[in-house]
This record gives sequence, structure tokens and C-alpha cells, in this order.
Amino acid sequence: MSNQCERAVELLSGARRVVALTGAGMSQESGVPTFRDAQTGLWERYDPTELATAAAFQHNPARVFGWYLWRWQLVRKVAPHAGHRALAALVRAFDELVVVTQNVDGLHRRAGSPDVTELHGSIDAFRCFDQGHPYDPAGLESLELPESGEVQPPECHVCGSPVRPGVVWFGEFLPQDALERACRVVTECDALLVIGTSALVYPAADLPNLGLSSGATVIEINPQRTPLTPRVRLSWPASAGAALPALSAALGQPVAP
Ligand code: BV8
Repeated sequence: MSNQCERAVELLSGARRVVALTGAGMSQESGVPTFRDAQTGLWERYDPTELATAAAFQHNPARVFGWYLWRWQLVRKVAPHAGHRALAALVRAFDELVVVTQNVDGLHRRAGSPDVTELHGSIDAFRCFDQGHPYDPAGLESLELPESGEVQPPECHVCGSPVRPGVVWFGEFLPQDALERACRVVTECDALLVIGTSALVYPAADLPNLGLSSGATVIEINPQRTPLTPRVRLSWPASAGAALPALSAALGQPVAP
């Protein structure tokens, strides 16, 4: 068992309520590119923060919708990795383990985590731009993306406005209930695991500060340092896919690789 794993077990002993705050790095080992990674292929010339906005969608709906369709089709083909499954198993090691995720890929739910708060929505939930009417993407999963990657968004069956992904774009407010729940559970938790996030996107990046000021023991799992690293109780420089299965095994909840 690594020193960091031993230290994490020590720090978590006695913890009853735990929160796991996850970012794009949590899904990297499932094959979902993170935001910090250079965009792959078609998208390498774009900055994600310039595509993930309502203004970008209104300016070039086909490019933005094509990007999300490409990501949505990718996410449907990948699976949760052992780190996701370890987080789901760790629920049994504490009275409560809430996953608060910035990710929109749904992999925590698919891994079996029973209590997941999605701060930035879900790439699976399509709705129309003007009035938020839900849109069933059935049939889009097999749509071949053209060379350009640009796909004209379908029109809402109710009001005719263009269909957008059900995610929170930059400049948009987070779902009030999700943010309020995240703040509440972080304020009340004994320990906060911060996994696979660059801690640069707000207001999610404020949650670890809220945990620290509420007296939580904060453990960061990330191969890279982040602005949070100097202030956490334990910095565990490892991937989510390596650290979390080691931690769940050490806490008596082993998962298959
Ligand atoms: C808002 C959905 C109110 C879309 C996303 C202060 C307060 C409030 C707002 C702001 C503020 N300052 C600035 C803002 C504006 C903005 C913001 O934060 N900008 C940043 C760029 C500075 N915030 C907003 O606009 C938010 N809205 O506040 O509303 C408002 C309203 C109007 C006007 C003003 C304010 C909305 C933010 C949500 C945006 N939507 N996602 C989509 O997915 O397409 S954010 C998106 O990017 C992701 O969801 C994710 O949150 C973020 C990327 O961050 P990470 O998840 O951390 O991923 P990243 O790639 O950065 O890092 C990966 C990490 O993993 C790295 O550290 C790496 O080392 C590590 N890693 C890699 N591999 C592994 C690993 N770790 C473990 N294991 C591995 N294998």
C-alpha cells in the first residue's frame, strides 16, 4: 500500500459523511478527453470554453451541436473504469458518500454511485434552446459526423427552436438545487475527496474552500498539482483509476480491475 493510501486511510478513519468532488480527470481513464487535454482531432483548433457557450451556439449552431454530438456519441461507447466503481463501492465504508461532479458524462451513475449531484448538467439531456422542451436524441447515436464535424441542430418538435445539449455553458447559472445541495453536503462533511479537477472553473472550484472553512479533511487525487494542492491535508499524485481502487481495497471494499 502506498504511503499516500495509508495516509488517506488514517485521515478517513472516523469520517462518517464524505463528499467526492470530481472533474474531467475522473473520466480520463474511461477514454473521455479532459478539458485541459489538447482537444482531439477535429476540435484541436478550438478552445472548449469558446465552444461551451450560448453565444457560440447562436453564432455557429452546427459547429457547437456537432461538437456535443461527437462527445455524446463517444460517451455512449465508453464505460466507467475501476475508479468509478471503487467510488460506488466506498459508499459502504461510510455513513454517507455523496458524489458531486462537474462531469456531464453520467459515468458515476452508470458505475452504481447511488447519490450523484451533477453541477453542470448532463450530455444525455437534450432540450430546445428557446423554451427548454426536452428532446429525445434517439436516432442521433448512429448519425455519421461529416468531415467538418458540423451538424445542424434538429428543431424542437414543440416550438421549432434549435436543440441544444442539457449542459451548463460558461456564463450560464448552475442548476440552483444542485448547487445548493453541493454546498450543503460539503459544509456538513467530515472529509472531501477532490478528484481529477484543475479547480479552475467556478463556482465548483469554490467548493473545496467551503470544505476547508467548514473543517473538512480535504484530500486531493490528481497526477498534477493544482491551485488547491498547497492547501489540502493530503495531495495524492496518482490517477483516479489507480488511487480509488487502492483506497476502496484498503477500506475493505475491493473492486475488480
Ligand atoms: C456561472 C459543461 C454565474 C459544459 C462546464 C467566479 C464565480 C462564478 C463564475 C465565474 C467566476 N469566475 C469566472 C467565472 C465564469 C466561469 C468560469 O469559471 N470560467 C473559468 C474558465 C475561469 N464560470 C461559469 O460561467 C459558470 N457559470 O458561474 O454562472 C454567472 C452567470 C453569468 C455571468 C457570470 C457568472 C458555469 C461553469 C460551467 C461551465 N460548464 N461543463 C461541457 O461539458 O461542455 S465546465 C467544464 O470545464 C467541465 O464541466 C469542468 O467543470 C471544466 C473543466 O474543469 P475540470 O473538470 O477540472 O477538467 P480539466 O480538464 O480542467 O482538468 C482535469 C484535471 O484532471 C487536471 O487537473 C488533470 O491533472 C487531472 N487529471 C487528468 N487525468 C487524470 C486526472 N486526475 C485524476 N486521474 C486522471 N487519470
